[in-house]
Amino acid sequence: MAGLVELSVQEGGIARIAIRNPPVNALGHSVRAGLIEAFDLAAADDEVRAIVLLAEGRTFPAGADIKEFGATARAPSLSDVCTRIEDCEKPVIAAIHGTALGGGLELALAAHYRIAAPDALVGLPEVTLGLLPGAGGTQRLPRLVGAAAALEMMLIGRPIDAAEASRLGLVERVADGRLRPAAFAYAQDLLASGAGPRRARDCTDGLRDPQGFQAAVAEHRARHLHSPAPAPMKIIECVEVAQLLPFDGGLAFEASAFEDCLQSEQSQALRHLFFAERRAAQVPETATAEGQGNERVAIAGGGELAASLAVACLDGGLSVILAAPSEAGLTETRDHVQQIYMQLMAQLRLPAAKQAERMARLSGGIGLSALMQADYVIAPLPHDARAARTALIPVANALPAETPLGIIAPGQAIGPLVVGCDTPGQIVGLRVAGDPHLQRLFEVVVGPASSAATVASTFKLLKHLGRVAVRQSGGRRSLADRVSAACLHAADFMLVEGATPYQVDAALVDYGFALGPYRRVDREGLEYAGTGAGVLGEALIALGWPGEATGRGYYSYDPKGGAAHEDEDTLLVLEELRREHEITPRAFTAAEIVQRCTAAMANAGAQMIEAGSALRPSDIDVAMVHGAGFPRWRGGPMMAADQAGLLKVQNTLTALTDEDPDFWSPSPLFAELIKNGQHFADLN
Ligand code: 3H9
Repeated sequence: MAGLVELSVQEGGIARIAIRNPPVNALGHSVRAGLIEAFDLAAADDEVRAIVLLAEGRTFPAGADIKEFGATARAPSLSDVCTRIEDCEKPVIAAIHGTALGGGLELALAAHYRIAAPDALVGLPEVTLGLLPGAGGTQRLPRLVGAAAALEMMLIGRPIDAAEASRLGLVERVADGRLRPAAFAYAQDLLASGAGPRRARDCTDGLRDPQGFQAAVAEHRARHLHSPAPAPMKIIECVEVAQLLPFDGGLAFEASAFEDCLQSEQSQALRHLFFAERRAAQVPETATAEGQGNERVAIAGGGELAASLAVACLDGGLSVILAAPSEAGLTETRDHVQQIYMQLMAQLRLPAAKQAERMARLSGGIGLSALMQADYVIAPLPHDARAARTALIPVANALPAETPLGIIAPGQAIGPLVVGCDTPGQIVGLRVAGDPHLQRLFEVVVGPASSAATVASTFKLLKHLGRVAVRQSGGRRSLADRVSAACLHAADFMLVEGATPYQVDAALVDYGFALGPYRRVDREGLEYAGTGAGVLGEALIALGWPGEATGRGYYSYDPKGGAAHEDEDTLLVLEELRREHEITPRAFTAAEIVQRCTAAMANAGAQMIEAGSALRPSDIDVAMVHGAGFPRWRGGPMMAADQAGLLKVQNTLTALTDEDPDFWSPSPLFAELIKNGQHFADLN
């Protein structure tokens, strides 16, 4: 059993089968083979009367081993294992703790009885990987809990707690105290009452209301009709089949649907991101430095940004010290924190009891002395470079040299900013788009002097706060902003030639972006990214166009309804400028727009990797998905380029080089990868 699955027989003839595959007990090939062997042995042992299936370490299995997907499948499959468990002639009790997810929960569903620790979570998050539960979950769960609850769990993918699982009939018992003794006591109770195996395949509880079952299927089908990934529709079909076909037929249907999902580009992209998000935290500095733990964070300065940072840290369970320059500033920032919590409560995103507990961890002080108690200090700085340095130097120089300092300095490179600080090693930059308490992505800007310990502590802090952290070095802007700027720049060229901002936006929204690039510029008042895209681009910039600063945008907003309309003035200006520069406009198809914009984004990403600003292609993908609305199911611009084919992307770029060689020339990385038959993924 290769040590990953252990079998022992306890007092009273109860076998204990324990999975031990840290960190999350993923159900890789050796675990699956070990489980078959253990169940065969336990079944053949006359002494064994019942079996408790549990896992060592922090969790019941969190699913199939995602790393194995993509490689040739090796028998026994997880579905085979589940069938082996369900077929067992002796009662099998699954003892669930931690997070029983995906294949982990399917394993538990194949057991005959389930008992859960009170703080356990169970769920089927396969859909978030573009997959469906492929080890019998789509057939067993509806039989146990009905179509409505089963579809909700599988289509949303969010885990539910033990109390909810018990209410649904998904677990029979919630342990009242320690799980293991409770699980063995449950086994004894079952034996004493003469209870035998109770198989989900034979259960009809969830099928009792055939019309309700069909109604739930129809409702979800209508809701997911336009889903870009195949998984949601396939999940719905599998659940429908659970009502229509005998169990084994349903299993075969599920297996084929799972295979289709596994092969889909969407699932490949989503699985790529699962690992990319975790890989992003592996940076050279964490390999050499431990980084200190953080319990108390101080926010230097005041205002709305400071308040939002404070909420992000309070929500992560930390104590927060607001170190404001004055009593009035402190009161104002504290009021902002209150307001954010009131808003979150009004939106039902935070129960009132939790708000009081969080506010109790907030304290404040005036001046620099308030910073001294903290293990990590965050300082939002003014936008103006000179003002930023004036604000930074006293804070940095007042802190003990070992206290890490994360500065938020939009639009500024960290190198010049820290000149004049006594220990620049203690400083890193943080870039976050929007309100930090709402954003998942933080880019960590490593300066030329930033120490490994500071960087490691920063990654530790962000992990603690549940954030996705991506490393970048140098540069005045975030990776996400730089790649987005390339998209906009590519689009500017098309405006010159005849496209409209609305066509560009529509094409990219159709591709999957949350917001088109021009709408985003308008909405977020982003600094205009174009750096002179041809004559028209320059003319547009000369017009001070667009952006909040000038009060002009690509869209005019109806002040009452807030709806965006195409701005006729924008179109007139475009026409006039094209006439002036004797450009004959031509039409662009949506596919062409997407092809050029995505090629430009991949090229910008490749250039940043070459320059060493980004560590790896997958970091660019993570930054773009979390920081710029790139469609998650497309995996990010580098993954999308891999899927489109690097040669094809390189050809798109090369064909446009005459337009502006500086912008369109493909990064040499393309030629190098193509020559070696590699993809961006090979650099991850
Ligand atoms: C499935 O089950 C399909 C079946 O229905 C059908 C099969 C036929 N596999 O997230 P963390 C690694 S699909 C491989 O940082 P946390 C992870 O990469 C699966 N590796 O910890 C990381 O590695 P590293 C359905 C996995 O405490 C380390 O474990 N299940 C897997 O923040 C720690 O992970 C899911 O989608 C895996 N399944 O969160 C659940 N899971 O240290 C996926 C984790 O090298 N997992 N790793 O970077 C999770 O949601 C979270 O990991 C979990 C813990 C909540 C469990």
